Amino acid sequence: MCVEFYLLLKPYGAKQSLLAKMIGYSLVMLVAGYIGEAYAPTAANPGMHSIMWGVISTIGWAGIVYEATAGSVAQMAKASGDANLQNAIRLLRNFVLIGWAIYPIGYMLMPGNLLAGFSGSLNIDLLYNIGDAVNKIGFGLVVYQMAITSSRKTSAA
Ligand SMILES: *C/C=C(C)/C=C/C=C(C)/C=C/C1=C(C)CCCC1(C)C
Repeated sequence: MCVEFYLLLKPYGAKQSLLAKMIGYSLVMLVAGYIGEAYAPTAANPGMHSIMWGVISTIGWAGIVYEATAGSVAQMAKASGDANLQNAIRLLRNFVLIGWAIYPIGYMLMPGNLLAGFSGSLNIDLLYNIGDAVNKIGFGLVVYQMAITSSRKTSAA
């Protein structure tokens, strides 16, 4: 999905370094999240690892939100002067900010984590599935819409 930010901005001069940065943030988020899940405390080892890794992972997530809100992604969209692009970036940012928040909530519901007490009343798998559906489809639609609008513009020119 970070690649999609890059693809949208590529015609406006996005550099590979931006792609690398966005992929870096997502790697931090996903790798730390993965380690955190693997280290989920057991009865024998009720450590706090999973919370620590969750925090590291959240930093990666915050990095993506930052880039799309005020960092180079946002600045590039602004500099393009293209209202469609700016809209698309803002929508994607909202997906990352609001839609993706489902995953850390699911993570915190894991045994030993911050919200574990609530997990009895919630189905984490279902939560993730709903999140996936909303995020994957929503993200795809925004990018698709943007592609259509900008190709219409190109053919009209
Ligand atoms: C389609 C799949 C998507 C959009 C997956 C997104 C996953 C995340 C935003 C995961 C985030 C996490 C944190 C921010 C902290 C705790 C660990 C994670 C990996 C659940």
